[in-house]
Amino acid sequence: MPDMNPASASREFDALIVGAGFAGLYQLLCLRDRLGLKAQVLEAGDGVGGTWYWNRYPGARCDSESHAYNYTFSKELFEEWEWTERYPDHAEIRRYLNHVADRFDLKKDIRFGTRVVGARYDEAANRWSVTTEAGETLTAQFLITAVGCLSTANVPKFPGLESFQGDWYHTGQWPHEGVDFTGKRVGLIGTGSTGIQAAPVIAETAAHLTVFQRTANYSVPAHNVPLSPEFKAWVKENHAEIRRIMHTNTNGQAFFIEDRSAWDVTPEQRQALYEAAWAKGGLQFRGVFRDILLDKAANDTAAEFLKNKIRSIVKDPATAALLADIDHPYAAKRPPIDTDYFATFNRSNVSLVNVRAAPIERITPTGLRTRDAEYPLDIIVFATGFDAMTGPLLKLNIEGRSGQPLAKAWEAGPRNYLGLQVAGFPNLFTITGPGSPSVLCNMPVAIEQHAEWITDCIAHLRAKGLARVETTEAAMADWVAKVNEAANVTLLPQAHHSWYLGANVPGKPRVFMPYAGGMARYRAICESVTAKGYEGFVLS
Ligand code: N01
Repeated sequence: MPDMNPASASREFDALIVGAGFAGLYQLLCLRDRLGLKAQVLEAGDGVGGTWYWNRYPGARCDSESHAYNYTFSKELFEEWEWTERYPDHAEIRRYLNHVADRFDLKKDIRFGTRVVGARYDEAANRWSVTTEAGETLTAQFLITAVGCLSTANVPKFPGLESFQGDWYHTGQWPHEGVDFTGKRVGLIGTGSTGIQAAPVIAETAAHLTVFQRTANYSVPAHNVPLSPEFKAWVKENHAEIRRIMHTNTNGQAFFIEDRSAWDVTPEQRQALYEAAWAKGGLQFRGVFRDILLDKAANDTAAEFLKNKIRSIVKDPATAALLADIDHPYAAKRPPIDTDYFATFNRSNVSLVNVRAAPIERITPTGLRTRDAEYPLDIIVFATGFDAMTGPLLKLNIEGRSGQPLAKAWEAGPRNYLGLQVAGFPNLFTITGPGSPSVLCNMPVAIEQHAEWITDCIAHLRAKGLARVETTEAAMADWVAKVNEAANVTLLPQAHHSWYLGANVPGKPRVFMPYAGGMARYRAICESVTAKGYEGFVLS
C-alpha cells in the first residue's frame, strides 16, 4: 500500500516495535510521547488491531466484558469511549483501537503492510537490524515485540488439503469481505473458544453444519446484550473503582474471584451459586469459588454442574453424551463462553462427529474422511487454534549475540526472565511473552503493565547513561522454576491437550507457558525487581 508516512523514510530508530495491536499502540505512545524516543511500529496488516485485525470469523467477539477490555492509562480516553454491547465484537474492537490510534496521533509512526521476517543483534553497534519481507533493513537500539500470543494460525497438516475443491479458511485469517455460507455444506473443525463462537452463527445460514469434535469442552452462556444507558453511566462514574479492581486481582478482569471455598457452603447453596453464575453468564463463572482451579474435588462440582447443563439443553441423548464427555477439569483449558452453542445441536441442519474416536484421516477433493466415514463438504472452517505464545515470536527469526537463533535458545521450550527478556538477546523485550500472565489475564491489563515496565526500564538506562539491558542465565533458570511452580499448584497442567502446554501443535515442546501465579503477584514481583535495581538484569 502507498506509504504516506514521512517518518518512515528514516531507517534508524531508538526503538522498533513489531505489531500494532493493543500492545504495539501503547508501547509506541509510551516511548514516543513519554520518553521522546524515535520509535516506529512495523505492522504486517493494513490497519491497527493486531489479533483483532485478523480474527473476523463469524461470531468473533471478546470474552472479556467491554468495560474491562480497554486501556486504563487515560481517564479521558476511558470516559469518552462508549462500548455498545456487554462483549465487544471484533469490528467494534477495531473501531476502538483506531480511535486510540487517531486520538494519540499514532498512525504516523506505524508502517502498515510491513511484515518482519528477521531481526539480528549487532553486538559491536549495540543495535538490532530488522528485515522486512520487502527486503528493507531498519535498525534500532531497542526491539520490542508486540506480536500477541494467539496470532500464528495452526492449520493441521491433514493430507489432501491441497486437493480440496471447495473453499477452506482458518478462523484467524478470515477474509475481510466475509464468507457466505448460504446453502453450503460446512465442516467446522475445532471446539475451542473460537469454534464454540462460530458454530451457532454458521449454522444460521449453512445448508448443513458438521462440527468435528476431538475434545469436548465446557462452555458458559455469554448472555450478550446491548448496554443500557444506565450501565454506561455507571461505568463512567465508577471508572476509578473498575480500574482498581482490574489492577489488583489475579486475572485483570473487572471482578474478583470470590474468597470462599466450594466446601464452605452446603451442596444446595453451591448449586444455587452455580445457577446464579450461569444466569449471569460470562467468565465470572470460574470466580464462584476460590478453589475451583486448585482443588480437583471442588472443580468436579463445577464440572458436573456444567455437564448437567449440556445434558439438559441438548435433546438428542447421544449428541448430549458426546458433548458432555469432557476429559479435563473445568477452566484447565481456557473456558469458552458462548451464545447458543449447545442449543445449536438441536437444529436439524447441525451434526456432531467424534474425531477422537475416529480421527480425521484426510481431506478429499469433495470433503473430509475420518477413519469411519466420508463427509461431503463445500467449505471447511479450521477453528484449530494457534501455535500459541512462542509461534509469533519464533516466526520473526530473531538472532541474538553471535547470531544465536531464538529458535535454538528455545529448542526445549521457552526460557526467559519475567516473560520479558531472554539471555543472549540484549535490549529485546517481549510484551506478554511466555512466562508472563498474558493469556491467563485480561490482555489489555497485562499489556499495559509490560509496556509501562519496559518504558521505565529504558528511561532508567537513559537516566544513568547506560545503553544495554540483558537478563542472565541464572535469572532465567530461577524464573522458569517459578513459572512451573505456579502452574503446578493449579489444575491447569491437567489438561494434557491444552495450547497452554503447546500440546495442540505436533512436535512442540510440552512446557506450561503462561505464568499462573496471578497478575497481582506478577506485578509485585516486577516492582520488586525494579526497586532492587533491576535484579536479574545486567545494565551496561
Ligand atoms: O483454539 P483452541 P481457539 N484434529 O486451540 C481442535 C482465545 N480466544 O482458536 O482440544 C481435530 O482452543 C482442538 O482439539 P483438541 C482464547 O484464549 C479468545 O478456539 O486439541 N481437531 C480444539 O478443539 C482461546 O483459548 C476469544 O483436542 C483439532 C480446537 O481445534 C484461544 O484464543 C475467542 C486438530 C482448537 O482450540 C484459542 O482458541 C476465541 C486436529 N488435528 C479465542 N487440531 C475471545 O475472547 C486442533 N483441533 C474472543
